Amino acid sequence: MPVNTNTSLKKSFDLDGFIFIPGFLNHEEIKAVKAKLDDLIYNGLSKIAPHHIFYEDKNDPNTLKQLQDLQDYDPFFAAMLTNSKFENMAETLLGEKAIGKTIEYFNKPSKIGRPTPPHQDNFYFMLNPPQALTMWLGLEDVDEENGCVRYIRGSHLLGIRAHGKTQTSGFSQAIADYGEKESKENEILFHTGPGDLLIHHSMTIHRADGNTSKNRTRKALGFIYFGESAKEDAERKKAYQQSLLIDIVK
Ligand SMILES: O=C(O)CCC(=O)C(=O)O
Repeated sequence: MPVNTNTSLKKSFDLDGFIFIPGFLNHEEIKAVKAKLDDLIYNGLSKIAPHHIFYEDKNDPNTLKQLQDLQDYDPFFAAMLTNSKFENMAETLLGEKAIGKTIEYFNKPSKIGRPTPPHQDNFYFMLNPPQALTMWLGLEDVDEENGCVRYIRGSHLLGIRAHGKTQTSGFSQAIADYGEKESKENEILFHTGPGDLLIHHSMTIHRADGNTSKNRTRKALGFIYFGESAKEDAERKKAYQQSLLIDIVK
């Protein structure tokens, strides 16, 4: 991508807290990603650690909703995360060296794929400064019916909001006081197609609908990059992990 395009992408990212890049991967590239994913899901699931696999219903393998750390299970995904056009884009937007932390697979199975609750990724990352971003790569058409991603513009500049417990596996915490009004008045939603890329700052408030469609899936990949200046707040992380353990024991 030419330098001036990158400059204007960074400007929008800094201002809004998110950007949309249609057609970041082409048809052939998406076909290759989907083939690798199918191979992993149908032939390689046994090599994935159980704590990296999430189902909507643990007793039904057809309800697979999330796989974490794909880069550890296939060199194809490791090459997407590191020394890649995704990493280059992360460095452009963060304005510094970026470290690829993970690639995740997200699906929302039809009818039962639940909403992703409103949250800020840095509530989980606990970075100071919060120099990090998440990329969301569409693998198929996504809209309101099967659960499109929604952002609150400029929310990355307003600090971290209070989060509370949710029942959504993979997203245990959500913004506690996020209301209907905020959703209706302030959300920017994106209809995306295969190969389209959304990128948000770690402080940007975002959420996604559930999949209410009769027979559509809703497949995407998520990439997380930390800037090299981002440092984990170890004390906060420890306190948070202890609070999760207390919840499990309760
Ligand atoms: O795909 C989704 O619904 C969740 C994406 C998300 O919240 C994230 O990647 O931070």
